[in-house]
Amino acid sequence: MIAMLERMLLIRRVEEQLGDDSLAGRLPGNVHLYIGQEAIAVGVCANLDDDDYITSTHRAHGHFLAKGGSPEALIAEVYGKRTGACSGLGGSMHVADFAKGMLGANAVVGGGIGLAAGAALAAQNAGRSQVAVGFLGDGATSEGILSEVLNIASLWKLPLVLVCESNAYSGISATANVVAGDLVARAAAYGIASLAVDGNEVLAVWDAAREAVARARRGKGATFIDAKSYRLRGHIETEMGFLRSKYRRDEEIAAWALKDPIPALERRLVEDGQVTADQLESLRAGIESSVLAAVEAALAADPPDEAVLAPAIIGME
Ligand SMILES: Cc1ncc(C[n+]2csc(CCOP(=O)(O)OP(=O)(O)O)c2C)c(N)n1
Ligand SMILES: [Mg+2]
Repeated sequence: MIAMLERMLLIRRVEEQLGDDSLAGRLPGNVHLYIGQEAIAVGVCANLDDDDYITSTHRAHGHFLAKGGSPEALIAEVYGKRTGACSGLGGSMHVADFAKGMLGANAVVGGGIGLAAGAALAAQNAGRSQVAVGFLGDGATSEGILSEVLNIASLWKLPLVLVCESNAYSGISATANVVAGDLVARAAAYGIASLAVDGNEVLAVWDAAREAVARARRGKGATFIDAKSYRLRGHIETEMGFLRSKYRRDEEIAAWALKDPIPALERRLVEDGQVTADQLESLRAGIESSVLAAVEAALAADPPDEAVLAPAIIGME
């Protein structure tokens, strides 16, 4: 649990940094922050090995770090520097780390889950016991690809776990206005295991994912997990610079801030005597200095190598 807390704190601190950098105009592109949803990526990925696969969304930093990606490589990538995870060519919405089984962020809503199904099929065909996890947003459940993936995952008993992050919004639309019916029932209708979980409770997420991953490894097929949570920051960090009005009530955000998964876990670990306030302080201090050092390194790093850039640009012509 302390390792999970550490990862959640790391994700939070990296993203607070990237949020500040975004608002200050220091980044070459936009960032979609995962703040408030950290317990989902961390609780799920704590059950995975390096050779298990994940696919991600446009909100990818948390998935990347939870799967063991390096914060230095992530920060440099978002800064567009050649020391980044993808040599500075991808940026926030395309971070990947194949060595850690992180097959990539994805700017196409719903795109990642098709890739996850493919990775699960590849593992199954090769007779390996790897599992693929496809993270998706609740808004992505309106994409047709979900139906295709649920169908084929059920028919072929793919070693796949779909983790839907129900954060109550699809972009700036309330999910209730754009997604019909109950998602757990929808997945169950395809004949796969399906359940809802409190996505702000890391232990609950961990437990649900543990069972789903074990089921997949035993060849018993796919699971759909609907993890209920809330994004505490904007759809993109700079949204209030161009939106004409607010689309969420302050009271709603404040109520969910009280359910922030990180302080809840910290309180629990202190109360249980698993960690002292001093230990928490030094954990935070260590993360603070490593993130600041990573930012310094990213600022000092060069932009992408032109020799790498040229074929990438030619390839697009
Ligand atoms: C295929 C496709 N349609 C629309 C968009 C524009 N878009 C980007 S993010 C987003 C909302 C996605 O909502 P959700 O899946 O719930 O993810 P969240 O932003 O809440 O994490 C939309 C519609 C896109 N990137 N790709
Ligand atoms: Mg959403």
